[in-house]
Amino acid sequence: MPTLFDPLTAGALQLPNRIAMAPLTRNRAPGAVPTADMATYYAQRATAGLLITEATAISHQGQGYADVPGLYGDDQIAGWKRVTDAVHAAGGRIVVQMWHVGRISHTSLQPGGAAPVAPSAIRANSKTYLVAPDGTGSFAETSMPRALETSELPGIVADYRRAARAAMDAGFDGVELHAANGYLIDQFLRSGSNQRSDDYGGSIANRARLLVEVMDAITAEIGAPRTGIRISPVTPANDASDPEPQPLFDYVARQLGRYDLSYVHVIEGATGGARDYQQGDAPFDYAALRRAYHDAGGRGAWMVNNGYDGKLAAEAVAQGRADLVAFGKPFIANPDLVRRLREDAPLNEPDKNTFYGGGTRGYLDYPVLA
Ligand code: 8OZ
Repeated sequence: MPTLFDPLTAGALQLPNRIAMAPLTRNRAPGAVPTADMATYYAQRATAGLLITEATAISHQGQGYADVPGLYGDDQIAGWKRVTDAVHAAGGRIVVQMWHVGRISHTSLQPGGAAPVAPSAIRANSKTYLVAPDGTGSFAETSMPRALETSELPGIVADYRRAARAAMDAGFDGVELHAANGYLIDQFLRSGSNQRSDDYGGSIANRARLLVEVMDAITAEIGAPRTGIRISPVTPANDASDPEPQPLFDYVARQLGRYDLSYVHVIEGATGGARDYQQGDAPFDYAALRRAYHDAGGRGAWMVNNGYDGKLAAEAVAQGRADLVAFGKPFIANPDLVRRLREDAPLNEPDKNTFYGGGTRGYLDYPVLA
């Protein structure tokens, strides 16, 4: 029976164990440029089988929060190079999570103070995080978005493709497409945010078209074995909703099965909340989702996430329900999480007050085992 501590091949990635660090927004990149502290933070966690960076904007338009990093400017790419160098020097592997927030943004964060963009002009009942000129952070209602013209979509696909190339220039081992948690790709997928009447709205195939075009572009640019994707079939995060998630995401899984991906990363339930969260009439069948992927030829690693502890993770891997388990909050507070799980050592508790923004406290100062 496989354990969390066995190596795994995930496409082009050779992982020494099956414990991944989930993407975690930390809002410590002023001006969207990764800092030296970020290099230290990720390098401290390099014993993870795989590090997935915090969500990283592929374009200025893709920005939705204060002080989150980007992957579109030369200074940002140089900042990330410092991070990947530090992780590799510490013996780790790191992929970047590529992000366009769509409607989860605020005019003050958009180019020229413009409205954020979305599949349809429907405001999300959700908040974003802003930082005032005096440095204090606060949560603010997202702005009313405008619907993207069909003619604008090739430009967004091109932004993803350019960001995938930038990821390679920055020394990443691969990328993860953020198609979860109610951001742009997920806004197109789900009917609650997509009321388009062009080829990108209506049927499931139409709503999934942008995702497929973006995956085609990224995999053409850097190769599918360096490409992963994160989905969250039932999460209500950022006002994401769809009454029929099963056929929608089974279709997505079949499409993903056509690529020779590194991995598919699935948030089970409500992100950061109930694992049995339901949208629609029936509990979501994650085993059926995985079968749909495999039946379509998918061979990438199956990564699961959301509220796992060591015991649940060990069971998932032993039973073959998952190949890899991503841990979020436990990795914030435990840079040596892999060792602690292996030795069944107690875990440090994360401090919620220092999750988003701030300095090194609650970022670089969590203790490791002696
Ligand atoms: C928490 C705060 C801000 C953004 C996600 C990128 O939910 C995020 C995020 C999480 O995927």
